[in-house]
Amino acid sequence: MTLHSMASSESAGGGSSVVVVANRLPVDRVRHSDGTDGWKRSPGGLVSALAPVMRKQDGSWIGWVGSPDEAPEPFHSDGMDLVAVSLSAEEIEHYYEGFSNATLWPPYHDVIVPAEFHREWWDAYVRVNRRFAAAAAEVASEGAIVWVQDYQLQLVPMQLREMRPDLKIGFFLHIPFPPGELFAQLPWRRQIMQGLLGADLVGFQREGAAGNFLDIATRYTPARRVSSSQVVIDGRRVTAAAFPISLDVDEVETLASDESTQARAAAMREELGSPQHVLLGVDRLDYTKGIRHRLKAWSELLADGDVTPQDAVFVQVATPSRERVDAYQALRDEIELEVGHINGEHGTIGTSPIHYLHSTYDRPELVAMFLAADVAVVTPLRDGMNLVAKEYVAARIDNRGSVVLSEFAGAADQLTDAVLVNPHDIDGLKAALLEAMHMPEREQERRMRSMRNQVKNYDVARWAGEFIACLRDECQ
Ligand code: ADQ
Repeated sequence: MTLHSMASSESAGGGSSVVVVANRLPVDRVRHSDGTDGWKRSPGGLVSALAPVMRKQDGSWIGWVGSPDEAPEPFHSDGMDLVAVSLSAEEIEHYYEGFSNATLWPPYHDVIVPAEFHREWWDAYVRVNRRFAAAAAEVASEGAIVWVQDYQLQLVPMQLREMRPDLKIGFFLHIPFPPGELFAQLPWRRQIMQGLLGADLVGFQREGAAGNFLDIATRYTPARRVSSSQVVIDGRRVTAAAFPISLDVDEVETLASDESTQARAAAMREELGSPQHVLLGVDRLDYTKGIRHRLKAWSELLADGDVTPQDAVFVQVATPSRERVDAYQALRDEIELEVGHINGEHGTIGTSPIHYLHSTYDRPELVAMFLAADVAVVTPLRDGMNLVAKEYVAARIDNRGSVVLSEFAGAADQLTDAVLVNPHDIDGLKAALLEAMHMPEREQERRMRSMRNQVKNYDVARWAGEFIACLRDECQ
């Protein structure tokens, strides 16, 4: 979707009663075919989740535009005021690629790769968080609700509270919150907890994460536990609870009902050689997503003769991600080597058992892929939620298809009718893939109906509505 150009924009200003603070603005700069510049809604979990809510609330969104030293004047776009925060090239390296993605991301995801600790990265994290807090303090009206998003901005709640004690401050963590044993490794564990405790409400994807947070708060700060979901610090109550994120179901269903999407899905199957089974993985190219384990299972199924490239094709979409962080470069090399190995070993002229696509797609193309696939393979080693699993379910308006889902994804708490797996157990993963491929149609339908009911009943509007109600002390 192309958003209105910012050229002749109205200015933000005036004070917003709802403010979202996130690392990224929900738009990317694009060059149109006629040579003019504009903005386009960005792909990604957070953006997919929040954009519809913000449009309805007419709020302000504070974030970085995605390239160094760029901060256009505030502009109005698609029903929101967008306020850009500028980051220098060095801050991107230290605050974003460094502290956020190489220091925090690993311990919050089970230390699948080791964390890196550098004091200059921390200094940049503190400085940049304060810049976001100052921007929010400026646009928020008296008593406004400010909703801070995710691990890049964990210090903002306390920094903002010090600047604007009148605000209601919420924080939502999109990724897992680790157990105390892992969190304890962080040299700045006390400061991070103090930062988060500046919020009135801290939301997590899963109950266990909220429990970890409350335990750790009492370990490293003067916070005192007063109930199963609350601590008191400096005379203030801080509530921690689970708010499992969801998606804009209507958007996905509308695309899935469109004849052109369905025709595209049929064409995709033909282009794949009309195999009996199409399996699909769609992930950011991230070591948390379990792509290597999945490839190993697929390779063994081919070697064992349980699947043949004539009757089954695996399509793995791996969205380019964090390409300047070392661990991500190494992962890409590894995956591409393995895909080449599997196709070299098991392919024939005219058949490839794996189609690997290192690219970003627009929403209609992605939904067409979901409709073309018999099995969605969603097997992260650790994932806050995983919206792809829910998007696949939302797209299956025909009540067909099955989902192989890791129990380590937050989505496993809601999609209990998926074929649940431990992705570290390669034999279990192989068995789950076969079970999903050979699931009788009636069983597919029963499970898909139940998963679709879950996703339709709890969509992103409800997720945001419940969080905001709770922040206003109107928890259900
Ligand atoms: P992510 O780790 O990015 O998000 P996910 O929840 O799967 O993971 O969201 C990815 C989003 O990007 C989905 O909406 C998907 O459709 C889209 N996408 C993926 N590949 C794409 C491609 N090639 N082209 C276009 N779009 C693509 C973080 C956490 C998750 C949590 C979300 C939301 O890590 O656990 O679910 O935030 O809270």
